[in-house]
Amino acid sequence: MMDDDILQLLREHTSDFLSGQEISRRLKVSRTAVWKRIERLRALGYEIEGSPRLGYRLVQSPDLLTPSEMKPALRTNWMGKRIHHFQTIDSTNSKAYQLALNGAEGGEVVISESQEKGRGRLGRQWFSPPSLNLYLSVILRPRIPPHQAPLITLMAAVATADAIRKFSGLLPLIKWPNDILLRDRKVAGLLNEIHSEMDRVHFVILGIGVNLNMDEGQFSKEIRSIATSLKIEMGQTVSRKDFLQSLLLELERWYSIFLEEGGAVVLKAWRDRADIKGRKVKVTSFGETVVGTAIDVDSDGALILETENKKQRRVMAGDVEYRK
Ligand code: BTX
Repeated sequence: MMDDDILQLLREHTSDFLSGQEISRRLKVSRTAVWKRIERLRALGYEIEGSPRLGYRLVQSPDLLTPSEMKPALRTNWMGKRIHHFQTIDSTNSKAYQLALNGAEGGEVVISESQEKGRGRLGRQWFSPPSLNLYLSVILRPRIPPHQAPLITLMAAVATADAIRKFSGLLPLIKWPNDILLRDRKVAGLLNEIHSEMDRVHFVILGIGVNLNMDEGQFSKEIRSIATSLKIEMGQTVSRKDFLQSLLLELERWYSIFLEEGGAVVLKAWRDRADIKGRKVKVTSFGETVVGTAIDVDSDGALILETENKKQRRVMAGDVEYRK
């Protein structure tokens, strides 16, 4: 807490110095304690000018996604008001799931600067190096029956695509089931997990990974040709803090659209951003490959295909490859 308090004081006085004595008086701690905290903040990347005569002045803050950095930037009403932030963790989704089991509220979020076991779908991995990207899990507690939960997944993809579009001015495409592409390369992926019983959802975890400041050479060799980042696409380093605040705002907006206006609006928005109708696709699902033309996505999030022998197929999970 004390880090936050010192930062708050320094932020209020960026144009002048604040003496160590004044900080120690206001926070009711010794001057040595203040000095130690200032050193800690510097180690975290805060640029704090120090003068033996004048005291301290905050020159620049690092692009950290800590509660202390995020709180002044957030423009949401309720989402992200409580942030659980980690330097590293196995997976933000696993942590959020645990927190939700222990009673965490809807809107609480888990963020980590890196993940040791970032998870993709179907047991795959999500490449999660430190301090470059966004690894976010949001806890939601919608009062809906389990069969509507896939709509929340579609909603999250729409919100992520919109956040990317508004932030970058570029036009992302949603690829079934839940990838967000720029120039045909994956810039973001979503892994949503649900905890429910027969007739009600207890909670949903929206797991969202967005590649923000990764350069091409920083991707592992396996994914270099299929992945991209906002930095690569925009040609400039992006503020992770600003992006996170845009994303939380879009998630809050789309979630309330879903609750107030219903799934049909979400489904339409998803279709508009996926542009999947009529595309020739090859789908791999549980080891089986189906080739055909995409017709639609239904409210269960399933992909509807027309196969080459004119039969309709419904695919619940798998991977899509677009064909010419
Ligand atoms: P997915 O199974 O569709 O994508 C995983 C595949 O994507 C990998 O097999 C690899 O080919 C490729 N890939 C891996 N890492 C990256 C990356 N950083 N950028 C682009 N492509 C990559 C998509 O699963 C769902 C990912 C969700 C990740 C978030 S991060 C926060 C939350 N916590 C957690 O453990 N997972 C989610």
